[in-house]
Amino acid sequence: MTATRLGLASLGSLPPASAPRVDPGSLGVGIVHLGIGAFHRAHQAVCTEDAIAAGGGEWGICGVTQRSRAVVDQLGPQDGLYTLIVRDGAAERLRVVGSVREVRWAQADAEGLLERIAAPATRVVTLTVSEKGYHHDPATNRLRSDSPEIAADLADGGTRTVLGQLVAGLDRRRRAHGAPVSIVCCDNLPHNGPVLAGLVREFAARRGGERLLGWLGESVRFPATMVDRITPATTGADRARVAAALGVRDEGAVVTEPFSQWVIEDDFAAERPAWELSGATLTADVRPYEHIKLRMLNGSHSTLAYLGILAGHEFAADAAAPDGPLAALLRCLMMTEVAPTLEVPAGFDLAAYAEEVLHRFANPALRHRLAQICMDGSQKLPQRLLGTIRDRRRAGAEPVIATLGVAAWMRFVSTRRSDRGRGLVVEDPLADQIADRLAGREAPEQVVDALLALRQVFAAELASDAVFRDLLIEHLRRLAADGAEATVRGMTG
Ligand code: CS2
Repeated sequence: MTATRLGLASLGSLPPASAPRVDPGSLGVGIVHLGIGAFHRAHQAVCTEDAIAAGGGEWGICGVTQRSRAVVDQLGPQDGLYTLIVRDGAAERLRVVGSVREVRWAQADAEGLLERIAAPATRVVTLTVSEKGYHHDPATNRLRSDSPEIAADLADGGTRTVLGQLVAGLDRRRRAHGAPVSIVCCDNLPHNGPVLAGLVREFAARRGGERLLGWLGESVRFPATMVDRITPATTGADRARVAAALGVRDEGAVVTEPFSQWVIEDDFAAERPAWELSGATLTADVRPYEHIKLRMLNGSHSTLAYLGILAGHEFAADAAAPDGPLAALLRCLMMTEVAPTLEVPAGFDLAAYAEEVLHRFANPALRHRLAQICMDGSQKLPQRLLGTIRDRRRAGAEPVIATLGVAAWMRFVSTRRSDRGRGLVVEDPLADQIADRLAGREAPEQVVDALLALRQVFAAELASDAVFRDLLIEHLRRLAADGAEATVRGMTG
């Protein structure tokens, strides 16, 4: 066990190639980030460090953890420093990142968090709180009326939820000095900027914040973004690897792939880091990119995860093996069902993109658990698969593969077992509602009808589509009779 903990004091002992690209000790905070999990540390925090190295600016990050204080314990004693491990097959690069300058736990330090959002030096607030972190219904983009935490924050102006935190922090800022600020959603939601803007306004209106609403319109922008980098949960073996390679103990290390993409709507209320100098694309319209990413990559990822876990796989790379039936199925999903629904920017090679997605899924150095991708399906399916299905149905087509992805989710939440009988855990904010609706229902028609009635997930147009329903029932029958593996083989010939 290596005794020396990574931190400002141990930076001098790092191999020069792994040292931070900025001087963390002298970097002031300019960004508040809500939801400092592995994804933020592997994506925006890295891009921000590179942007500071290339273009300067006081853009250190105050990272805020939401549910548990684990990240405070990991990064606090390390002065915010952590190692980024980039793996591709047998190749590996390690780099210590220095852009995170402080870490706070929202539930224990609401005052510190609100002060940071209000501070004049803060000009950007970014978020990665996952789909469910917004407490909205994905089918309508409205606040969930049944969320007890939202109801509590609305009642007392509290900060249990990110919306409560944003609205209280922005109101404090307005009262203190009113300097403009940009709120940048970095979660895998379609139109994430406008959706977050709508939720913040809805929340503020229900708090009776007339003045705040006026100021939001004048001084706050919500640019939309598309984010992409596969980042599995870190394991003990990854931390041991850092200790062996760098000679320091790092409790905050993250593992990721070489690929990284960030497309940002260039609509900021005030200054921002020079992210375009570090590989990000700043553009007037993010929508084509976000559709491509959510439907091609994430739609395939969810389809892979539900079918793969039913078939008995544990890791994405095994399920997506290049010559295996699932890779063939996903290629077909992307090129024959998703592609016709997309508006593709000039010069963008969609077939090459699809091949790159499959190559990334099959990266054997990423131990990406399918169970991690299976989580929160009710919040993910609408933008990943249901948009494709709706658009294909409107065009009179029968999207058989995308509906198989949805049927696999239905089987996953209804049987909670793999085809070989291994118990599977359904982690989902709607898990209780789903279980209630499914109680006593096992026949494919019953399962399909019970789940199609989840109006937060399936909008009326799809829920009442008889062709969609029939496809789901047929797929569920096949999955029950033959298992996921044979079903996929049967479809890929
Ligand atoms: C994955 C995503 O967990 C999931 O649902 O599909 O986190 C995926 O790895 C990222 O969106 C890749 O950018």
